[in-house]
Amino acid sequence: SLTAKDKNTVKAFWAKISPNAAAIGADAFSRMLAVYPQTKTYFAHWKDLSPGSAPVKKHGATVMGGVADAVAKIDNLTAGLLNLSELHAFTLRVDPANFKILAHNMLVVLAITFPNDFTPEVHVSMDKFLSAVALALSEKYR
Ligand code: ZNH
Repeated sequence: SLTAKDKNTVKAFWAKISPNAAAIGADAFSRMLAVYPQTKTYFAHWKDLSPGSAPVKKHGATVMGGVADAVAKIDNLTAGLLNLSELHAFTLRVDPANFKILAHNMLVVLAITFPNDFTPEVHVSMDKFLSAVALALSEKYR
């Protein structure tokens, strides 16, 4: 689980990158759809699923809003993300395996976008944090 040090590392890194959150979300979502095309099935109702398209950008920003919320609720992710978990489990019916896939793509984009700030220490804490977010989003599936 997340240590106090992990939480501080995540908060400090997030403070640095959050001005770019929408662009990071758009890049991570674009990459996920391209590299793991099975994830496209959930967005079949969008007109354009190509990298950087308008709906991909918009949804990338939305998802990063959810991640920002998770940073704010880092001390109790399960309770903090319960509504979002419910939405994904019952309404959207997203296979929770996809939360890990998106987390992986976010890490790749963070590493590319912030090569100097994304140290191994930040990598470990962000990986643990995004795994905890994925687990919290999976809560209502059990
Ligand atoms: Zn999700 C939606 C978040 C992942 C799919 N999302 C959504 C939203 C949010 C989110 C915030 C909005 C809601 C409302 O509107 O209310 N997600 C999120 C997060 C994450 C996610 C935070 C992680 C981290 N998702 C995801 C994945 C997938 C998804 C992975 C698949 C693949 N989502 C989704 C969908 C939707 C959402 C489908 C709906 C969209 C539309 O609307 O179109």
